[in-house]
Amino acid sequence: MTKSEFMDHVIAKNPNQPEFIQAVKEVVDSVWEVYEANPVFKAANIMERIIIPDRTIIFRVPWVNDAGEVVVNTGYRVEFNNAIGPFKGGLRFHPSVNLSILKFLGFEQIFKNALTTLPMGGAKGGADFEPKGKTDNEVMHFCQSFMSELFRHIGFRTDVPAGDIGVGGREIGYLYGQFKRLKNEYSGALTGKGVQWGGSLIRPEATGYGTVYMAEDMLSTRGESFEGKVVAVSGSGNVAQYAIQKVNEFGGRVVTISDSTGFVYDPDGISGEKWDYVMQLKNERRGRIKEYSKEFGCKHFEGKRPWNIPCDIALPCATQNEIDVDDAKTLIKNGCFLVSEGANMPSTPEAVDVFQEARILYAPGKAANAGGVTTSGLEMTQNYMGQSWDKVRVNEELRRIMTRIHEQCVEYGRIDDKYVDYVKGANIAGFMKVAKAMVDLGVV
Ligand code: NDP
Ligand code: 2IT
Repeated sequence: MTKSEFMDHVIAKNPNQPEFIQAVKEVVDSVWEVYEANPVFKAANIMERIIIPDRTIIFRVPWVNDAGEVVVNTGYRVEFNNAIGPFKGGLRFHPSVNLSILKFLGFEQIFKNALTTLPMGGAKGGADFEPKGKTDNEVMHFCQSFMSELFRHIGFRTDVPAGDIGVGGREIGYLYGQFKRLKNEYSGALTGKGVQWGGSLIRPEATGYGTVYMAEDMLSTRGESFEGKVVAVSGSGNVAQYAIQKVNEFGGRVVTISDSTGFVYDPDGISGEKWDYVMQLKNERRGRIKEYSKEFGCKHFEGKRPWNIPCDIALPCATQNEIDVDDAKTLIKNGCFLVSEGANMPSTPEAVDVFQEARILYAPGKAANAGGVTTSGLEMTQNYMGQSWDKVRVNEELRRIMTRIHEQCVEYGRIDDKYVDYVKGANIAGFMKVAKAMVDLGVV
């Protein structure tokens, strides 16, 4: 099969799954050459096997809202690949959730987790549930119903879910409470747990920090640092919040923050009490980012994304395909020379082409946002050992592993002495590890 015949096969087998096909195509484009060059991989038909999940579970999630009405959602868990460790990956609660989105996320997770150097396979799950506007009581009832089915499929040596969009500390608490009740077992079958009940310090911060650490490592290849750089961030959730905190610590100035209703432009920088305000607004009051503009007297752009604001560095931390080809061109035109993706697949393939043609420093999500799952892996290790590590230790491990990820991208993605293709590097490094394991494990 040629590469294009293979992609035709993927498209035919996965109708109505554009996000999944997008994610597969990116990996296939990067790894096809090394796949062809490895007869052992071809003999084991790794390519056709790796694009089919080990198992996909789809289930009904009925629950009762505060008005006493019966509501029903669809729940999913895509257990994609466990060649190098237990299935591992987050849960997303968002109305847009469908099989295509969860398969793209689960597929990317395989290679991301391989890059972390920790023993974790790839998975993703979630539901088309909208937590926004729901009471804590409703969220709890939903989470309990969701776990009433999911508990039979997960376990600390089997499949270990965590958070993603719409699933943070509150949701993990309700999910874990129901899990331990049904299993009568206190095992680390979820990560992102509270520190009082088996969680790891630095896990909430880890994805945002990791995205900035990756950017720091990329900057250092050009003798640069964050000091004095203007940074555009999208999103205002978990990843965005801690990316902003770390940029501030490193001396950069973050001038944008957003949510699904639009973005705020604050040329003075989102730091100090303004950052504290964002934390309180988003995590306690669960309000909209527009309120920031009223509080601090700056402009809110309704329904817009932040990419037309001039910046040196862009950190997309909201969702998939949030940077299109025009956004990418605008970023480049305005002088942006580094993009580190906190979100999963935030740039469309055409936008990625623009970044690569301009030869800027561009790190794809599966490398740049791997700090979250890395620290989940460290949480699992602490749970296995019955230990709780201090902040300094966890942060040092995270920092070290992000540098390992950067090194792997450079090792496999160097094009010439001036340019590294981080997409190719991340995909090949992740793929090689998983493909070799699959060969060793036989036809299973
Ligand atoms: P949160 O739910 O905490 O925050 C999500 C943010 O993105 C919110 O500001 C939200 O706005 C915005 N957003 C979500 N969907 C859309 C949309 N369709 N259009 C515009 N804005 C949107 O999620 P996280 O911060 O955890 O996740 C952000 C990204 O990072 C996701 O791509 C996720 O997959 C990725 N990621 C997360 C990790 C983690 O550990 N949490 C690890 C690795 C990657 P609004 O509130 O209006 O919906
Ligand atoms: O996309 C991701 O890597 C996550 N949402 C975190 C997964 C995890 O298991 O910590």
